[in-house]
Amino acid sequence: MLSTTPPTDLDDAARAVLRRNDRGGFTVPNGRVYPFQWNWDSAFVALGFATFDLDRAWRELETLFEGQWQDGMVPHIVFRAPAEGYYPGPEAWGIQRQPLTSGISQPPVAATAARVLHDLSAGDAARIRSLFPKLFASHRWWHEIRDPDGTGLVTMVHPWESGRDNSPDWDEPLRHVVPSVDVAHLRKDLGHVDATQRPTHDFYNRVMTLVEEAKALAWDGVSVARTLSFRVCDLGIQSILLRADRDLLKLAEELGFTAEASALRDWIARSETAMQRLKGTDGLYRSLDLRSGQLSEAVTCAAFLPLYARTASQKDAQALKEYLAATRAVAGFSIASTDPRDPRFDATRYWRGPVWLMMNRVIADGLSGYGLTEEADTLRADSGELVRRNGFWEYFDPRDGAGCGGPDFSWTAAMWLSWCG
Ligand code: 2M8
Repeated sequence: MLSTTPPTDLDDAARAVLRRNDRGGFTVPNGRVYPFQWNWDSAFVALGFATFDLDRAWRELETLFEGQWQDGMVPHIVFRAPAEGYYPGPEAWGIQRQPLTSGISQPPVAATAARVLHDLSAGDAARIRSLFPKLFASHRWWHEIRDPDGTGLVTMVHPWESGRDNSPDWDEPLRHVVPSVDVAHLRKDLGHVDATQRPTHDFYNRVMTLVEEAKALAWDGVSVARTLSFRVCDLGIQSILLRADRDLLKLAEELGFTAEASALRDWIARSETAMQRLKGTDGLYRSLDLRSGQLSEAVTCAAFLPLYARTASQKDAQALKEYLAATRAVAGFSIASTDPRDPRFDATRYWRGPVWLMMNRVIADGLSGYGLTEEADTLRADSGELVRRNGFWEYFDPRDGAGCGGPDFSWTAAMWLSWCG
């Protein structure tokens, strides 16, 4: 139920956004632009709910895992109820299971969120005990199905899996995907958001070609991981998974899941070693095109995520501190999703420039973990200021802080409540 009382402050307004986007146990990122349940959005949203309704926070993760596949994958979208206004909807994915889902995943933030909720649950371990096996299965899926040769680097097969959809990190690998479809006329996003703030038609044609490729393989996990024409180790997924492995390990140790704890220790050791392959000659980490063996050229906000994974060295942290100071001097608000000095930077176009608050939060966590408290505080202050000036937008123009994308956005409200408000 919506409150009829106007919110008196931003905390109330943020809670109202979450309540309004609540569809009964799951939250839509924004009712018009994204009318379904998204994977990593739900994990961030759970942190927001946890500030005022812990039971509802647990429900968010539980409903997300109702969409989990038999092989462990947690889909990037769960189409829980029919809704207009979004492409590609369930029919475009062609997956016959209930609830209807997409066929790809997203950065695995859920275990980290579950650990936070468990810590707030005052000794009541019932919810985490029932969620733990599902979380573990989802990590096994990444480490086994998406790393079939046990290299320690997991494969993403579609830019949407990264959550940083049209990042310059994917320009080069996407160039090798030959478009076999033209979906421009099917897009619904341009009816909600200005075209200058969204990906191009060319991007949509290429990414929907990947969906067609996977459909032709009947969405078989290992075949998809081995043969799709886009196969990249995303620095974001790799780092977020490593951090989530560590959080899941803590839970496994506390709850007495010994076999699972041992598997997690192996996966962590393997990832830590393999991630060294993602470091560029300038000392900054990048994503790796697994087909060509090339590191991405751009430096994006993902560069900070090895701090969040606690796998960077102190020297890496110093290099990132310098990068942060230099880019903040150019861009205004931090952290621009692409280096603002890079010609590929585009201040309003989605993941090619704008600031995203949930990224800021995980990056600030990483900075604090390396003693860079001043930098972490600056990020938190920038994030709070963006909301105070403009509201709960999906993302923000780093130059002047203008809100972009969809308004009243769930994860931005959740970040306000749980972190920067
Ligand atoms: C955006 O991605 C979706 C596809 O998954 C889209 O553009 O249609 C991204 O920002 C992604 O990270 C986010 O999870 C999703 C919903 O907020 O929107």
